[in-house]
Amino acid sequence: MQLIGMLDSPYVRRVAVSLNLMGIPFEHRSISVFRTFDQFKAINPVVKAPSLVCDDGEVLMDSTLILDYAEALGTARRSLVSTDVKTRQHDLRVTGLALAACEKSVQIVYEHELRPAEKVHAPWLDRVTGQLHSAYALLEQELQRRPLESGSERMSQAGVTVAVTWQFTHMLLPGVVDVARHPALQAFSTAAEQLPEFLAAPPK
Ligand SMILES: N[C@@H](CCC(=O)N[C@@H](CS)C(=O)NCC(=O)O)C(=O)O
Repeated sequence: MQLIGMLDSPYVRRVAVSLNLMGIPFEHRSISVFRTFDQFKAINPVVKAPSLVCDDGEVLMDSTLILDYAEALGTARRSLVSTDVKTRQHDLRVTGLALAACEKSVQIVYEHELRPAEKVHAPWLDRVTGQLHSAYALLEQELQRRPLESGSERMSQAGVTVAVTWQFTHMLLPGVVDVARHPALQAFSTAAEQLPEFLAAPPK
C-alpha cells in the first residue's frame, strides 16, 4: 500500500509513524496537496493528505480512518490501541485534544500562508489561537496526571498523535505556544522524537 502526502503534514506523519511502530510495510510517496496539486488529484480527486492507496487500489483518506484500517488489517506486529476500555477511553480523550490542537495549528498556518495579508481576519485568528492554547493546557494537565508511555514497544496512538502535533506546532508556529508552560508535553515529545520510528519519518 502507498501512503500519499508530505511528512510536514502532521496527519501524514501521524500515519507514517504509526505504521512504523505497528511494523506494517508501506511505500511513502511525497506528493504535496499544494505544490503538486494535479499529481495528487490524479490519485485522489479530493486532494486530501494523507491518502492511502490500498493494495487493491481503493483509496482511503483521513488519518483516523486510515489508522482504523491499519489496525483492522490484522498484520501489525502490535496494536497502538488498548483493548482495556478505561485505558481506551483515556487514550481517546488525549487523542481528541491532540487532534484539536493539530486542527487549530493548521488553521493558523493556512490563515497566514494561504490568505493575502490584508485579508487575514484577526478575530478568527484570536479565536483559533485561544482554542489551541486551551487544547495544549488540557493536554499538559492530562500528561502530568497520567504520563504517556514513550518507548517504541508501549507507545499508544494517543502518544503518537501528541508527539507529532507538538512537533508540528513548534515547527510551523514558533513562539505561539509557550514551551516552559508545558514541561510534560515537551519532555514526552523530546523522548518520542528520538525513537527510530519517528526518526524514519522526518517532518522536514
Ligand atoms: N482530518 C483530516 C485532516 C487532513 C488535512 O487537513 N490535511 C491537510 C494537509 S495537513 C490537507 O489535505 N490540506 C489540503 C486541503 O484540505 O485542501 C485527517 O485527519 O487526515
